[in-house]
Amino acid sequence: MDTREYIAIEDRYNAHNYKPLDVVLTRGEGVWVEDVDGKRYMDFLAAYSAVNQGHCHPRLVKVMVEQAARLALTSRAFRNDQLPLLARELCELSGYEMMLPMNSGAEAVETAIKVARKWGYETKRVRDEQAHIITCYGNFHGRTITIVSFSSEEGYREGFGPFTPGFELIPYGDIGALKAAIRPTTVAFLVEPIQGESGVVVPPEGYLRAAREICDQHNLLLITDEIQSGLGRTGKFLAAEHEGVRADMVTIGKALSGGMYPVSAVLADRDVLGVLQPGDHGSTYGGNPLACAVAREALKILVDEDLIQRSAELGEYLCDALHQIQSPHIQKIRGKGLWIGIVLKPEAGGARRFSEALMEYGLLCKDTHGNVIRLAPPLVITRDEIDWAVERLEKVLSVS
Ligand code: IF1
Repeated sequence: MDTREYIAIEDRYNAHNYKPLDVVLTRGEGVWVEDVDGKRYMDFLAAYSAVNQGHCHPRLVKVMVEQAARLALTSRAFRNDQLPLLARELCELSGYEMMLPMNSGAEAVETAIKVARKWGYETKRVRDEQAHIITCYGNFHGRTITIVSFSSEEGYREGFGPFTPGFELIPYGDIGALKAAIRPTTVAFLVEPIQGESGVVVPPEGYLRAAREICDQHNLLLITDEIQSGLGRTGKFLAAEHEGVRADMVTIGKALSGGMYPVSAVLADRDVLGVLQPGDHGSTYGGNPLACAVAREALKILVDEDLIQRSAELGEYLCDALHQIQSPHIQKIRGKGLWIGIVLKPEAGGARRFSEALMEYGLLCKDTHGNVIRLAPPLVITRDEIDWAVERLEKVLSVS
């Protein structure tokens, strides 16, 4: 079958909850993917930063196949020999005392919200059922009802009410707004160190440090959602490290498995995650041996292949190259490490048409928020491959 035939079947049998580019992929290796017609593309999205280690990394495939043939799922009714090791390795790597394993990013965020509320009632002594959590306009933390309850994107909320109470939105990057929003019942500030879906929005220098201080002054938990920004994407293990900030709770996911399997986690110290008692929270697949074995190897690859430093260095190289492009459409270029948003001028007519044009040249990117082209290649990319990508970006962006 060819591309058209696959699309026709998908249109017939799949819910239309996405409008993907019309490319039907069938194989991936490193930064390269191939479609059913045999055409090769460079993947500059990395499944929204889940494939930091590159497609089908041989070490991940090997570990996954071996573990799948040994033991895949036990449920948490019993223990397994992979979760304790992942927990220790992840805590040693991140500097947190404890972790709680989940599957999707949204589940990790939901977990962090539940833990923050319970910490508020038991430790901060906030009145029951009154916990208040501050978060930001332009956020993206997942698609569950509670999470879209505090989305500022009408399109993510429309038709899905009624919504979960207890959340308040403030402008991203505005530290005065954070101060003003705090109440006696506030238990946490949930924030992305860099907003991904909003178009790789980097907050003002010092914003996260100031937020950390305010949370300390008012006994709030600072929760950073590093599901997209974390695990090397910005040139640090966690993006909050760029400001020397240590959050009270961190959500990670996506590249935690190198794109091989849904694995997410919440990181925190004992005084926070310790509020959970047996039976409080869980999930069928959370912490399963297959997920943990893959996650352990994905973290090892980040370290062994120095992917975090690569992201910092090659991100600078890519950013410099993008700034050389003479384009009537580019308003500004922003980002950190190998995570960049090309912001287009309003008169450029939106980013989607550029994603489609880039696809014709063999480069797969994703537009977001109408006028931003988001660049996030796997961190295993080489300079030559960056040059190959920049050539095509120049071809598409330099013509009016
Ligand atoms: C979709 C966006 C990105 C995330 C952050 C939590 C989650 C995500 C910072 C939830 C997930 C994904 C979800 C995917 C597209 C993609 C996305 F465009 F939706 F917003 F990356 F920017 N926190 N982001 O970025 O993790 O439950 O998906 O594992 O829903 O279309 P998840």
